[in-house]
Amino acid sequence: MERRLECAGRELDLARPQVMGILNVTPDSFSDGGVFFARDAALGRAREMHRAGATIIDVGGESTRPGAAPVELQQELDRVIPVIEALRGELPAVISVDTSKPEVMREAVRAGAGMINDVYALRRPGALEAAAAAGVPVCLMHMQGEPRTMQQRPCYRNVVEEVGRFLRERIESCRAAGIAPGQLLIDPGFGFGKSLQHNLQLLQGLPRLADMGYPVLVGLSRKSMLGALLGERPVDGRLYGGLAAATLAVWLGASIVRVHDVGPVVDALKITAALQQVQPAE
Ligand code: PT1
Repeated sequence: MERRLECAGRELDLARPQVMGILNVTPDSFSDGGVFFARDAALGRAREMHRAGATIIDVGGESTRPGAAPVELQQELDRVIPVIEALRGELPAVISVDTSKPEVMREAVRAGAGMINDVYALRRPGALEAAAAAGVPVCLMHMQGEPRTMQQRPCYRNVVEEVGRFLRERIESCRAAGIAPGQLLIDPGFGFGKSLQHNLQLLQGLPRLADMGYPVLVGLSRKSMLGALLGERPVDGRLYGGLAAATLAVWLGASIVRVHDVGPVVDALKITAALQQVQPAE
C-alpha cells in the first residue's frame, strides 16, 4: 500500500496511525448562537485539536448521525467554506471536508481542502465527477440506508462480506471515473445502518478490509456502539471505551481514526505505533 498520501500539497505519513479531528460546524451543536458563533467556536476547536496532534481536521456542516435530517446546499456552503478558508491559511494540517454534495466538494477544495470524506461514497449524482475533477484523496464509506432511517432495521447476511463488496464496487466506479487508486481510502461506516453485533463483526473483520490494499479510516468516537457496550453510557462517558476502540482498530489495520478527543487518542496510539514498529527480538 502507498504509505504517503498527498493532500493538496500537504503530506500524510500512513506508515504511522494518523488522527483526524472532528470539526462540526452545525449551529445546533453550539446551542442557538447562530452561524458566526458556530464559526468562531469551530476555529478555536480546530486549533486545539491541531495542537493536540491531529494531522487532519474534518470539517462538516451536515450531521449524518442516526436520525439527522439533511441540510440545504447554501446553508452547508455558508457553514463550511469560511472555516476551510481560515484553517487553510492558519494551520499546516490537512483539511478534509465531510460532505456528500458535489457543489460543496468543489468549493471546499477550491478553498483549500485536501481530502473529501463522503459517507455516501460518491453515490450522489455528480459527486464522482466532482471528486475526480478535484484531484484530492477521497474516503469512501459504507452506509446501509440513509441517516434519518438507517438504524430502523439494519440487515445483513454477512456484514463483513457485504461491506467489502460495496467498497469494491465503489472503488471500481471511482477508477472508471478517472480517480487514481492511490487517491482512495475506505471506511466500514461504524453505526451507519448497523446493529451492535454488526459493528463488532466489522471491527473483528477489519483485517479483511485492510487487505483490500487501501488505507482504512474508522470513526468510532463517542458512538452508541460504545454506549451500548458500557451499559447505556451517555455520550460524555465514552472516552475510555473510545480509546480502547481506537487502539484496537489501529491494531487490526486502520490507518486513520476520526475522533473528538484528539489528545487522549494521540497518547493511546503512541503505544500502538511503538508496538507496530518495534524490531522483534531474535
Ligand atoms: C465515520 C463518520 C463520518 N461518522 C467517516 N465519516 C460520522 N468517514 C460522520 C452513533 O451510533 O464513521 N466515518 N462522518 C458520524 N456519524 C455517526 C454515526 C455518529 C453513528 C454517531 C453514531 O452514535
